[in-house]
Amino acid sequence: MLRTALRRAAAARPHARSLSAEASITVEFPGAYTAYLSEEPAAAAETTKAELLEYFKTMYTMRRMELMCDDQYKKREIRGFCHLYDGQEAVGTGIQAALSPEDSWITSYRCHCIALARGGSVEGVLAELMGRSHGQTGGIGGSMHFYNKKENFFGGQGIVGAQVPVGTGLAFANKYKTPLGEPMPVAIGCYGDGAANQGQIWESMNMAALWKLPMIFCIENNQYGMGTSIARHSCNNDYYTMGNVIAGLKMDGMNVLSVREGMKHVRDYVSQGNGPMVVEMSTYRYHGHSMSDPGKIYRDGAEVKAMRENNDPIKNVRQLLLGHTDATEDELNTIEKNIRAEVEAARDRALAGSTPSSTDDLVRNIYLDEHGKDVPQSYIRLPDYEKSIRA
Ligand SMILES: Cc1ncc(C[n+]2csc(CCOP(=O)(O)OP(=O)(O)O)c2C)c(N)n1
Ligand SMILES: [Mg+2]
Repeated sequence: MLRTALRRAAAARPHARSLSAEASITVEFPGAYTAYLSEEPAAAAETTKAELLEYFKTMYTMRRMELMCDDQYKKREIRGFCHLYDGQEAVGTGIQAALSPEDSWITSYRCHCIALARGGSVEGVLAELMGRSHGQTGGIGGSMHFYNKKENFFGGQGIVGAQVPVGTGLAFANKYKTPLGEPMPVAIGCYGDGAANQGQIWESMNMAALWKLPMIFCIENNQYGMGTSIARHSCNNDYYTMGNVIAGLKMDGMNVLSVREGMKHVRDYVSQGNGPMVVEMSTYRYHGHSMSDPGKIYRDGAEVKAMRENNDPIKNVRQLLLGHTDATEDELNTIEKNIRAEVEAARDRALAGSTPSSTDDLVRNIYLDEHGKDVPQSYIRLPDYEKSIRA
């Protein structure tokens, strides 16, 4: 449930609605954090109307983009695996607001909105999902494989949990490249509650703690691993305590400000050489696990409805804007309308693009030589053997 309380920084000022877009507002969210082997951060954030509007726009864009994916999937313009992020927008948005550009970020297959947060565009995401050449990964990666090295975004992994040891490697590289004693860029590996008990996670945690790597193990606890609830798949539902000797912090993942402040706190801790930290984002996904899961058999429709009504991350920011700045319903509705039009225009541009056509597109970007140069493959086995590609 939303436990966000607000108080203006200058409480004596009676006219919140006349505050300028840059005026400071203090937002309190008691109960948003629970710590393990560490101190809880202050459950409050300084913000402004301008900043809240930015989060509102980002999260609403994510929401509309994912709903557009659902629509285009049903129209068969998008094929294959497709895992949507609606419901979890505050997590990706709050993390991005806390990280530095040089920090490394790696995540699971549920990655469209992280790709967007880390420098992508709606058109780049939709075109990629539609297999178009101007998609973010050239139309040859598809849903689970977004990647943006320039923005230090390392994907997008189809194998559950695989991002965690790779992320730990990124943390190792960040430590290795930083002069001793200086603050390090951090690495964050996001994974689900369903991945959290894998052996490779424990192995990664051991190395990260042993070598004091600047690694954030970030569990997006959306309450289900596919169709299995956390109560049925994990002996420990306090995911933030899973690091054994590693400090942990659980945070309200439906409130973008508590995510941002919590992650700033975690980032500082790991960046300064105190070792890794385990974060549990308490969140929820509205869609089923993937497009092939209606998401109705293993959970009650009333549960999803209650979450949408009482603790939706976008509604939460809307409430902050309406209650504590001079934003009006009309202003926010116009923003939403414009974003819907932008997402529709992005869909049209994505659909208008061409698909990778030459064999050349398919045989590249698989192996590099020792100098980092692409080595085109001479043979690619396709499911239909007769159609396999031979250069
Ligand atoms: C190694 C491996 N095992 C199984 C799968 C099939 N699979 C895909 S997602 C998933 C459940 C993951 O749930 P969770 O970690 O909670 O992430 P969420 O989908 O909820 O974001 C499974 C079993 C896989 N992709 N890789
Ligand atoms: Mg899950």
